[in-house]
Amino acid sequence: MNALWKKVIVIGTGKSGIAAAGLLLANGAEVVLFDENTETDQNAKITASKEKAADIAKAAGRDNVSDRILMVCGLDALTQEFLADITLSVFSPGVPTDLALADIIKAANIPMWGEIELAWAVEKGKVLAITGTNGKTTTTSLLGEIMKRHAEKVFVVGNIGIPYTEEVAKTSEDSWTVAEISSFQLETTHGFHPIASAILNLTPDHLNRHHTMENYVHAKQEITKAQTKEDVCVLNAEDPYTEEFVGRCPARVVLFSSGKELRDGYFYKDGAIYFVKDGSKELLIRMEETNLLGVHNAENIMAAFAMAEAAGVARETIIAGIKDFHAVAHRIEYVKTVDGVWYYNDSKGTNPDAAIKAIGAMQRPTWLIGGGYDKDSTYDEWIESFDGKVQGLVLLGQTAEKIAACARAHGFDKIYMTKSLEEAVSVCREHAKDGDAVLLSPACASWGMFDNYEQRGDLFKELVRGF
Ligand code: UMA
Repeated sequence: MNALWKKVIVIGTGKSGIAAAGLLLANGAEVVLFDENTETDQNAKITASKEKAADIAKAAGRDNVSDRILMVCGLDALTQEFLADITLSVFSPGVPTDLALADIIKAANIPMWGEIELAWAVEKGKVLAITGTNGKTTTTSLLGEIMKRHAEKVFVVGNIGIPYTEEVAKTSEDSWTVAEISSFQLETTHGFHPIASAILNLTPDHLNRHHTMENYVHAKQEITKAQTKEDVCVLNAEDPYTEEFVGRCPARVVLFSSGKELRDGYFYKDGAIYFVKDGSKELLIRMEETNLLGVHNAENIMAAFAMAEAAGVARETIIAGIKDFHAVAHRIEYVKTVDGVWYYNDSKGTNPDAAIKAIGAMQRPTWLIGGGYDKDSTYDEWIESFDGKVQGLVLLGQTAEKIAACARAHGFDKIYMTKSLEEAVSVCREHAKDGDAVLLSPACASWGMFDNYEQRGDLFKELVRGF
């Protein structure tokens, strides 16, 4: 057991915290679960951690699991005396590392890891890791499917919704981990070392947490922190923030571009993806041979292609994997056509840039449902992207007023304010005409009204399917 894993405080008891606690218990550590929310059901969290530990140990072929676990809630519980013998803290991604809680941990001189770093300490195989503002989940899923054709043991983990700590005990020298990593998670990695990484794109997101674009960009670049020139980092040649990183990146850079022919790398032109080396180009795949739409998906395919090649996967295997792949749920997902109106669920459009891509992919007059949790985003570019296509903007959530004001300032006033997703869907049903589309693409996180974007998208689909 790692020397720091003696008595570990796990901060946050959502998915990530419970899995981290499970991995620690399965490795014989003593665990203190902590949540700021004083209404947390402590017994339920302890039971869930023990169950997770038993599952993790079983999958790793072990049966000696620690049962030394207790839980405390609320900042007042964290006195310096209480923290005196704690050897490590493990932060859940949703817990900021610069607020009062983190200050208390720092004052007690307790090392701060994230759940990703904890898993990395147990990892035995090779890791491919993807970050970026948008396209992470599609690229991670696609790369996971490609790797499954190449190797027997492949684990797809991370921000995608499966905590890395839940799977890592099953890894072996010949296994591959494909990890979607968020900026939140990268704030607390130290030795995490993927052999290939990708930063897909960087547009403003989560600025309420990172405060400035510069901090956000820096957090994303941390994915390469432990990489060397033996490793690969895949970067987007069209994105000013990733392009600027090329000269400073510690790994060997492989570029992709959807805007121009490169001399070396992968590029997209006239509906097809090419690989080019020293100016000599080769057609890899046409978009019409895939089940994915839009230039943003060509970028996701190029990134997955580059990472799979860096991992040594044969080109035919990669192409076969891409051809079989279907869009992930909640990302411009077609739901149903009712009375000639096409309904699309893009609940994963949790920031303006993602939402702009969804509008861009719509081929019909569109009724747009937007709004949600306020991440300090600005909505001007999103409103500008409506470009005559959006027939009505149906708003809900904390950001509704802010978005409405922004839309009016841009001369768009076909606005409907609603109190719930149910009401928003029924407003669309009432107004949308034969041949129109209804798109849920909120440009905001779901928090405050829903636990996560999946819950929001699932409710939308349920409402539409119930018509
Ligand atoms: N909590 C505190 N103090 C705080 C904040 C939260 O004690 O200041 C507690 C809450 O009371 C709660 C727990 O922490 O008990 C929640 O932890 P969490 O927010 O980290 O949520 P998890 O369920 O552990 O899910 C996390 C990721 N969530 C976030 O980053 C917000 C999930 O990403 C991820 O799938 C999961 O770990 C597994 O790795 C979701 C997400 O929204 C999909 N990610 C953002 C995004 O994609 O934009 C980054």
